[in-house]
Amino acid sequence: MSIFRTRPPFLQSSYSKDQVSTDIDLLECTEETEDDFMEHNEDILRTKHEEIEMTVKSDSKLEATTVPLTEESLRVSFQAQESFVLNSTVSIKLGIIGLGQAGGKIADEFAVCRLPGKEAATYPVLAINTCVADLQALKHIPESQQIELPNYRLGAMRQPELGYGAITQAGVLEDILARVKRVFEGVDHIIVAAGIGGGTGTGTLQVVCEALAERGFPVSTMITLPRDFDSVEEKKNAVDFLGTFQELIFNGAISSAIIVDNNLLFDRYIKRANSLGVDMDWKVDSNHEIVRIINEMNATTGLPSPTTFDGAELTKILSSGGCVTFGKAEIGLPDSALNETMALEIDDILHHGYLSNYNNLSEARFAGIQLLMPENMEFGVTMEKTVNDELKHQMPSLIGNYIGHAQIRGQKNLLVYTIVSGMGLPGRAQELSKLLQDEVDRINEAETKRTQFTSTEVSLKNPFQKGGRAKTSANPFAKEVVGGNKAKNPFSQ
Ligand SMILES: Nc1nc2c(ncn2[C@@H]2O[C@H](COP(=O)(O)OP(=O)(O)OP(=O)(O)O)[C@@H](O)[C@H]2O)c(=O)[nH]1
Ligand SMILES: [Mg+2]
Repeated sequence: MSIFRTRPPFLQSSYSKDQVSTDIDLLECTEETEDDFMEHNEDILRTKHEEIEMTVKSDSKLEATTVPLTEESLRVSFQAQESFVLNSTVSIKLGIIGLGQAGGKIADEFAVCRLPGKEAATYPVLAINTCVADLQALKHIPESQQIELPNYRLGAMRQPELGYGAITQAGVLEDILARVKRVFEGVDHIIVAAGIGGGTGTGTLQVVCEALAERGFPVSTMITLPRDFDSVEEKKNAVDFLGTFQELIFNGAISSAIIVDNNLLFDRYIKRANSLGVDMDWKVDSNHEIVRIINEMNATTGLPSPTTFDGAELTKILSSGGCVTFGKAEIGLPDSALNETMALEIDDILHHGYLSNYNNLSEARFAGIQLLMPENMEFGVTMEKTVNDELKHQMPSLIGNYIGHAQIRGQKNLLVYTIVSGMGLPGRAQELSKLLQDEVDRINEAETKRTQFTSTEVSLKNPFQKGGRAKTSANPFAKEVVGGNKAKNPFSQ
């Protein structure tokens, strides 16, 4: 039996010509060797984990075990909110659906957001999971907004086909859609979030997105991609899924895709944790980062300004197909070479996105950029030209670009936000595919070694046969027996 069980047809990998698929050829193994595989795999992962921990300790001097986790450390490790958010509304009313554990936790983080002076949550959310314990662990999503997929109480065991089985049970989708209608009343756009790598999120994402799209909801997906040292299982699930996903984002079933590279967020967390001397669950921090950039982008486009990049334009970008990337930079003021600095920073944040890196910006179709500046600063023609030139230079085939600015009382530095849509998958997708291929090769090699024992044919001569006695006895205590005094077999006739 193969380690990775057969998956439903929609999860079969089918890369386009631009995407080099990993030709993974896992050796067939028996139930018995499956355990061996896991053991071996765990060894690889353990070693990798240790390597990383050592790197973390030696390179960035993060002392993981010495820092107590306190309320204080939790607070300082999160970057403080930009102050403009505290006085701003949001432009798009987003509804969030979290699938599986990762999706649920991201939705939980969205559920924390409040508009200034408002009691109600800014973003209505729903969490859907096979695992009851994961739902119960959510802190900000009331039970009425949690949906348990019946009959899979303990989760989908990282098997997307189980997640798929759970969501396609009779009546389940109808129940979800009824709940969506109730909770997401007045919502402009839905984001469906999941961690790709597990069973529930990976197996349910396509079904949920297509059901919503069929009923006319504009839907964007948000998926997290595994880190380097996440398991082979997670990488395999992710890489298989990405092949299908690529079709999904270009056939119009979903409006766009926000890809979260967990590896990137993890690296950033390590650097920040080191500089602040704190240690906490990097996932908590990463979820905060994800919500932060989307909420800030939504708030910048909600600011009153004569030349703002507004909510309608943000909606258009989010609905224009392909992958979406966000960027953010802060430029200290005053800056005597402001236009040059701005050009460099824009170039940097376009390529090094907040959630994923894209080196295929030439495929971009729409871009928006918002500058938040001090009240007394002017958005002059040269500044506008610098921004425009930079966008055109990096993305020559843009269909539309929206450039806006807002002057904010109390703002000290210049904040630059970018959002770009229309690209294919980020470089991390290909990187994951290669990483997986290498790891699978290693596993297959180990598997070959494990089963390559062949017994050497050894033929011992009978020392009791006449003239046939071996000259060199291995047993030093063996007595010299002269002649063939063979005991008579009492059973022979
Ligand atoms: N950014 C981020 N990623 C997460 C978080 N939790 C899990 N992940 C990643 O998401 C992927 C899927 O994990 P889960 O969400 O736990 O899987 P699931 O969808 O619940 O599936 P099953 O547990 O198999 O039922 C994994 O590769 C994790 O590394 C989180 O809180 N934040
Ligand atoms: Mg789970």
